[in-house]
Amino acid sequence: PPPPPPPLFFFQAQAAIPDAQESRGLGDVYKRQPLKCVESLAPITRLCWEMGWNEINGGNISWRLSNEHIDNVLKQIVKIDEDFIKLSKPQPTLDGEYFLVTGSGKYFRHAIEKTDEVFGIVQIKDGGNSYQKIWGFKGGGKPTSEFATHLTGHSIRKRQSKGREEVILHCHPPEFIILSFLMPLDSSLVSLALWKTMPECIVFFPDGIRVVPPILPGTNKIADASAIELEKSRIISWSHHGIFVSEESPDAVFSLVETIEKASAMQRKIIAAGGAKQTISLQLLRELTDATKNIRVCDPDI
Ligand code: 2HA
Ligand code: ZN
Repeated sequence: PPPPPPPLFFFQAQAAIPDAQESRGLGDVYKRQPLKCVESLAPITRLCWEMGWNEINGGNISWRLSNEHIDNVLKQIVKIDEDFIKLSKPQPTLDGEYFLVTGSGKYFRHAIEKTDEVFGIVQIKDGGNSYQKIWGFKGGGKPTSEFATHLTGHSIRKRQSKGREEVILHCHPPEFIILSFLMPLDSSLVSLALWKTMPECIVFFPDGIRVVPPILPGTNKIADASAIELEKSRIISWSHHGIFVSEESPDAVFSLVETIEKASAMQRKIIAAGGAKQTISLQLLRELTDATKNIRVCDPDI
C-alpha cells in the first residue's frame, strides 16, 4: 500500500509562528496571513500617492466586500470585540455589509508598510445605524472623515450599478481640480470638455462628471449634495477639492481616475494655450458611442 501522507498541516501552521513571546497560538497565525482584499487594495492605494493624488492624509478609499472576500476575512481573523459605534448618517440599505476602508488621518504613502494601521474592516450593524470594527485600525484608528459620503455613495451606486460597483476612491488629482478654477461649475460643460479632448473619455465614462459645489469636507452636507449627483454618475467633482469615483475593483477605480486626470491635463493645457482651434466633434462622439455600445455602463447624454 502507498505510504500515508505526511502530517504536514499542523507543523506548517506552527512553523509560521516566528516569535513565541508575541504569539498567542494558532489564532495569531491565521490573523497574520495577509487578507486577499487588503493585498489587492494596498498597492493601488500606494500608487495613488505616487501619482500625486493623495498628499499627506488626503483622500480615502473604501471597498464593499463581496462574499468571497468576506469568507476569506472571517476565516483568517480573530474578531476584535468592539462596541457598536454610531454612524452620523444611518444607512439601512447597507446593514450587514463589510467595508475595507482607510483610517482617518492615515497616509496613502504608508499603505504597504503600515497596512493594518492605514486600513481597517468594519461591518455595518444595527439596521444600518452603527458599525463594528472587525480588523485593522491598529493603534486606535477609525474610518475616514469622509465615511458618511463613502457609505452614501456605496448605497446609491450599489443600487444604480446593480451591485457591479464595489470600490470608491476620493483623491486630489491636481489637473482635475485645476479645471474647477478655470471652467464653470457645470456638469454638462465639464463632461463635454473632457469627452471632446480624448476618444477614451466617452467610452470609459459615458455617464460624465457631475459637479458638486464647494462644501466643507467631512460633513453630512457634502454627503447629501453628493448623493444627488451620484444618482446620475459614478464620477463626481468636489469643486476646488477633488474627485469621488465608484467602480468595480481597485484596478478599475484607479484606471478611471487616471483617464480623467490625463484628459484634464490636456484640457488645462488647451485652455492655457488660449482655447481649442478644433475638438473631437459631436458627430464623432456619437459614432464612438455607437461603436462601443457593448462595453458601456450607460448611454451618454449628448
Ligand atoms: O483628508 O481628503 O476630504 C481627507 C480628505 C478629506
Ligand atoms: Zn479630500
